[in-house]
Amino acid sequence: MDLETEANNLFRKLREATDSKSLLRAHLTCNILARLKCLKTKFGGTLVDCIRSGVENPESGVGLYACDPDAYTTFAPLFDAVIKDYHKVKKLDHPKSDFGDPEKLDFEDLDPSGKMIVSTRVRVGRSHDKFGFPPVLTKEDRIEMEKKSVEALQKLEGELKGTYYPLTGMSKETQKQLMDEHFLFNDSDRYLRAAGGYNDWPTGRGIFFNDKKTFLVWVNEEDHLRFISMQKGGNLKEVYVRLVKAVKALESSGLSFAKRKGLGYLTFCPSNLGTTLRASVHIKIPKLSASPEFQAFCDKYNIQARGIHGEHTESEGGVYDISNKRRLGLTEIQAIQEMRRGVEAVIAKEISLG
Ligand code: ADP
Ligand code: CIR
Repeated sequence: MDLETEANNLFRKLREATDSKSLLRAHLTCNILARLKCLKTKFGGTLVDCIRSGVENPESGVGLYACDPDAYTTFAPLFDAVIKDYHKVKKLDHPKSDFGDPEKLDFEDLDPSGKMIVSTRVRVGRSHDKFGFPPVLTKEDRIEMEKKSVEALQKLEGELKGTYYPLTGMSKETQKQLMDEHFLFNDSDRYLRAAGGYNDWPTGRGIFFNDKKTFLVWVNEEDHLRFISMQKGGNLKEVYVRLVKAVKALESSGLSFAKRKGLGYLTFCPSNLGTTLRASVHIKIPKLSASPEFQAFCDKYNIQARGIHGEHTESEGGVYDISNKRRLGLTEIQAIQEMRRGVEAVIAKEISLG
């Protein structure tokens, strides 16, 4: 099927999905389709690559993925509208990266009682600037990226020093255990699958972690790289300071990451652009989560609730993953403060419902 026919067919299916609330459906107009459907990026990616997941999965919240870093330029009329809507910004003028001064942080443990927060995690995503994203990647590209990434990771020192475990050859039991402990990813996200995220699985994918499993790196999961700092309890300061240390070390290790003026760091999903930072707690909130005002409460504080095994999963025993929703249009330290204010409000509300 030629590109134009395929794009037209996907568009028709999208229009027919009248129950869909995706940002893709809200912003892909007839006019934008006509302008973009036959264009190709420098990596050979197409609009079809970017919208396939959102069309096949009408329940998508976003419904759009960038086939490669150049998609944000080639398909800007669509991407810009979706990005502004998701991150709630009027202009795409993402500020310069600023992680704040680790010596001057005005927060520490968000739950000194230790009764509500089970664990805390902060992650950022990074993309190698010379490579595309899953729809345009070859098996060889993934292998080459894995090699480059592991070379840099092996230079880490001190508490960040660790070992790389490729997924290829890892036993199912080890994978299950690491997943049950919330350390490892899998290939079960149908949105990502439809976008080509699991092509050539598991080649080129793996996980790096230190002895204590407080610093981890995902290689070629959704993004080329995800740097993760996590630990039990609610000490956001310790978790954040460790992540900042890792980001700084890896940025000066010879790797070069994709960035664009106004958009910050580039990622596969437009929801992760900018800071790419998601700071979360696993928190016991049986009362607030059961209340009809839960969603409105999250919206008020720009926080997002996810299930216990990540996005598109369910909660267990009233434990939710609460994180900052916006990642673009604010600095890293501002994103952390947004999450921190949200979590403090969640705790106060849960107690008040007691
Ligand atoms: P991300 O996009 O940040 O990688 P996902 O929603 O896909 O997030 O979740 C990835 C994994 O991280 C899942 O296994 C999830 O349970 C785990 N996770 C997220 N936040 C926390 C947290 N605060 N404590 C422990 N595990 C977490
Ligand atoms: C959706 O639109 O709901 C999915 N494509 C996921 C969007 C955000 N999450 C992500 O990138 N992991």
